[in-house]
Amino acid sequence: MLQELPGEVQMATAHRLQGLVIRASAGNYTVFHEGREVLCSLRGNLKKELVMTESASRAPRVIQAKRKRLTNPVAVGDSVWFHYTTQHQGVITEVEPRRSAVVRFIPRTKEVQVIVANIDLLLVVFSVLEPRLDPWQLDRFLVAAYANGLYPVVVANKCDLPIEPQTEYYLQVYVDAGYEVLRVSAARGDNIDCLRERLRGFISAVCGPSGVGKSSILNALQPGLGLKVGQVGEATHKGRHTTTLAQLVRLGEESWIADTPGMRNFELWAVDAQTVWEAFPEVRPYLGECYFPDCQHDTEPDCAVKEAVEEGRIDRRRYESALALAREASGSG
Ligand SMILES: Nc1nc2c(ncn2[C@@H]2O[C@H](COP(=O)(O)OP(=O)(O)OP(=O)(O)O)[C@@H](O)[C@H]2O)c(=O)[nH]1
Ligand SMILES: [Mg+2]
Ligand SMILES: [Zn+2]
Repeated sequence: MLQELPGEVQMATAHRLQGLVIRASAGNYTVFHEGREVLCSLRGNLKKELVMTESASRAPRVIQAKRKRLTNPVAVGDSVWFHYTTQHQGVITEVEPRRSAVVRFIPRTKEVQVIVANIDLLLVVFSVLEPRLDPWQLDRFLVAAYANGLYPVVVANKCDLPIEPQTEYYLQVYVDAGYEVLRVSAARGDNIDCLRERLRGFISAVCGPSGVGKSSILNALQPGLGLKVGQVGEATHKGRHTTTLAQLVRLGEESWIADTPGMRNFELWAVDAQTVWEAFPEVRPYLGECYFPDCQHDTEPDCAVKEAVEEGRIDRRRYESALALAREASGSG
């Protein structure tokens, strides 16, 4: 049958090629391969195969994902094998195991959606004002990043706006806890070069609530990109979910960054209480130092974590945040 195809196509179909999924929408996938974008569909039985491929993955958190139903068998950031079916179109036949994933759990359907896979750095973007930085929400994003095997960089955007003392204090707490915190302004360009340098050579993604300026940051990093940017409601101070689909954007020759839709929160599915405590870098040194080996750092006596809070070595609000998230994770929150 191959012999009946035109020469060029015939050659291409014989080749299994590897590419990067940069856009995904309604069963159509844009695969980047050697500087070209190829519009691909999925081979019919790929959904079934993916589960098998994933069980071979060594990333523990991703393995948990396969137990829940995945809504999307192929996601932005996936490394896939495909072949050409015409000069500009192809079909994806295999997906490589994922190293990491930003996932969203949809409580209504109990499905897990992979928003972007295989990223090295997760930029957790918040704005200092409009909407005002909510440290409880930021903690939740940071725990989810840790639980999903992602390295987070906190990006405080809109630093051209006045920073309130309270917000200044919160940001310093994250620095003291050991996080990388970068203050930027997409509007004025503050620290955008610094951010571009930080991303060099990596595949990264932005995440954070709607309206904090994720798309604006990508536009600032790559002038001419022209991603759609939304308004923040005057009364609500919230974004309007302008970005609706994740996509990877090329930054120069060496980096890729994914824009993602704003998320109100990150559901802590498949995260246990112990993982929550471990996710707090400033708490980690005290874990295992409590009197009770199974200490929940709550009402127990001789708790090393609570002692560190009393002595000012752990910020009290961060401790309360960890406690609330740990309770939620263990199902008693
Ligand atoms: N003052 C100021 N405004 C900014 C800055 N960055 C973005 N904005 C504004 O914030 C609003 C939201 O920006 P977007 O880039 O659409 O935000 P987003 O995080 O991508 O939002 P979603 O796509 O809805 O998740 C727009 O009105 C931007 O002009 C900044 O550095 N300073
Ligand atoms: Mg956006
Ligand atoms: Zn304890």
